[in-house]
Amino acid sequence: MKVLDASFVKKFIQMCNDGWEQGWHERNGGNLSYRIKNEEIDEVKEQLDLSGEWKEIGTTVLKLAGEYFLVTGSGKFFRNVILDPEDSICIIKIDETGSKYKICWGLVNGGRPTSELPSHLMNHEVKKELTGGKHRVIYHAHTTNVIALTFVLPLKDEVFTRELWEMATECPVVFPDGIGVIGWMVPGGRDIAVATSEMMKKYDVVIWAHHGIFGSGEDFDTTFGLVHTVEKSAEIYVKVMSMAPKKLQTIKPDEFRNLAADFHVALPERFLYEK
Ligand code: 2HA
Ligand code: ZN
Repeated sequence: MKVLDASFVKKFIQMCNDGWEQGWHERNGGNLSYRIKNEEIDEVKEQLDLSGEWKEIGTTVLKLAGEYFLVTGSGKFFRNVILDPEDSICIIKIDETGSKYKICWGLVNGGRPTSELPSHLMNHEVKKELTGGKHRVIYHAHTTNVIALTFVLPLKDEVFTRELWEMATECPVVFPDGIGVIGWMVPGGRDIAVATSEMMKKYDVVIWAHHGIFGSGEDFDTTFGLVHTVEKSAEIYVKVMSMAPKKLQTIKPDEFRNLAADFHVALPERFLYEK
């Protein structure tokens, strides 16, 4: 099968375009990666070129040794993924030491995988282990309202989780474990990858102050939906604060507890503090 005909590739391209249409991917902003299933790799195997050279990832992800990923290219624009996928995205394979990758398909005009490859792969490694292999998608987007909130709210997991839960009733059901927040760091390297993957041990959503968001999930729809829900909630927060700096009424801790019981989710008590 042609790589572009594979359903996981079609879904990947669709998600890039959905993010572009939301306005989260100015210029080359944001990146997406997908840990490809064995049966999906088998479908496209004759299209892969395994003769390329091994290159350093910049970190070690031993638990991902031998895995294949579909990833966006460094410096590539999400806007162009749907127009010219073979120029914009690539399939990479991780070597047996977990420290090198090679490009097996795509990036036909040259280039390399996303500058955030260390963060993507370290997050994948954590989530693969913690979810028994279920999580396969890591998504980084420059979500406007989430970024805006990192200038006015304390950069604390408890504050972001609680405020965003309050903004839409579905939020505690969609991200019951909460949200992690990391203060500003230089992007693109191992340090921010280590900090983010530590947070991914507790959460499926991690915010990078003054930069954007990382989401992890089982498939393209749920991962995009997760980031979309958080960003929409942040948009409501921005609107509320713009109308009145103090809320007149909101969802109370006991109401969250009732919601948790009816919707069968566990909401950690540390987010249900009295204000
Ligand atoms: O430009 O979003 O974090 C790609 C990025 C880097
Ligand atoms: Zn970014």
